[in-house]
Amino acid sequence: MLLAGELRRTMYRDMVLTRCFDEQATALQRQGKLALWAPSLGQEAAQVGSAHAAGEHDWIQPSYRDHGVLQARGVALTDVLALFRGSDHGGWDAERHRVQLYTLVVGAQVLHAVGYAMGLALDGVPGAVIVYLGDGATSQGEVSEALVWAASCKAPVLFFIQNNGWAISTPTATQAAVPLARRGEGFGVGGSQVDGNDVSACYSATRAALERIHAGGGPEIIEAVTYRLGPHTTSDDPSSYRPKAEEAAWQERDPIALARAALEGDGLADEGFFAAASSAGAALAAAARERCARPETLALRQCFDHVYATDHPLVAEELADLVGAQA
Ligand SMILES: Cc1ncc(C[n+]2csc(CCOP(=O)(O)OP(=O)(O)O)c2C)c(N)n1
Ligand SMILES: [Mg+2]
Repeated sequence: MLLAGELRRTMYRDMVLTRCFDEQATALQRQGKLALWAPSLGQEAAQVGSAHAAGEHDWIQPSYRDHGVLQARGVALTDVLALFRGSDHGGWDAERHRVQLYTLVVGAQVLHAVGYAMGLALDGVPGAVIVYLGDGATSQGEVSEALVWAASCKAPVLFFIQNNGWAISTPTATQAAVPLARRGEGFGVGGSQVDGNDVSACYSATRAALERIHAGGGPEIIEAVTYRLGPHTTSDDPSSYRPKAEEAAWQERDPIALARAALEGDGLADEGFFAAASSAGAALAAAARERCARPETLALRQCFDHVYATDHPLVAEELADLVGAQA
């Protein structure tokens, strides 16, 4: 599929904005302004390309390092900082952007996504759900359960696996003896592999899968083969478990450099465009610093909000214990 120049330029810009923001957020964590940060470094093409393929009726169920997905979907990236500062349960309006909040419990979001997709179908409303999960998450029991439900109910859901090579220090080879694109076969969920560092390929594969899903074809898997160029989170040091040569080889396939070369090769962007993208990235990084300049806190009792939709005696008891312990 040959993509329009405008779309390719937009996706390139979103990748640059995501990269600048992500690098700034990593630095802010090092300065003690964030409790933790999970970098998206290296995965921008998989995230931005797939999210741009989603239509206005589609819902996104992200994991926790999908900053490029948020950027492509129009969520202000500075809003995600609140979660990583511990000052908010989420950070953005999920309904407005049709982007659910981040889930840090590995794999849990996949069952939520399938349930949501079943709900869309039962309500007879248009749209599908794209759920983002990692290679490691595929080993979680919930993901197998989710595949059963999705296949049995022909739920309109796309499982978008970012195979970034690692689940903290566990390599993908430990998660699966066959490609993750085939993980759904026994469940009746077909899949395909895409070059996760090629933003146009990610867009096209996702768009095609969503068209089939919208037409009632049932769930699918896309495995985007990419690489986590940075640490798992700011609490991790990958030099203790993965070879430098592997990182260097993937650095050669930096998705932003690849997208830039493709735009230049096709005569679709000039120096002015690339300079403007960099300036926009610098402005977003400045906005991130500004956002972290003021202290923001969450009242202790708010930590217990939203555990259940209604009051629950166990939650009330735990809150009372903690407040008592702090007194
Ligand atoms: C249920 C659960 N078990 C363990 C963890 C700790 N943990 C956080 S991320 C992670 C690895 C996930 O790897 P993967 O699914 O490949 O995603 P990636 O971090 O590479 O994007 C683990 C084990 C967790 N958050 N939740
Ligand atoms: Mg991974």
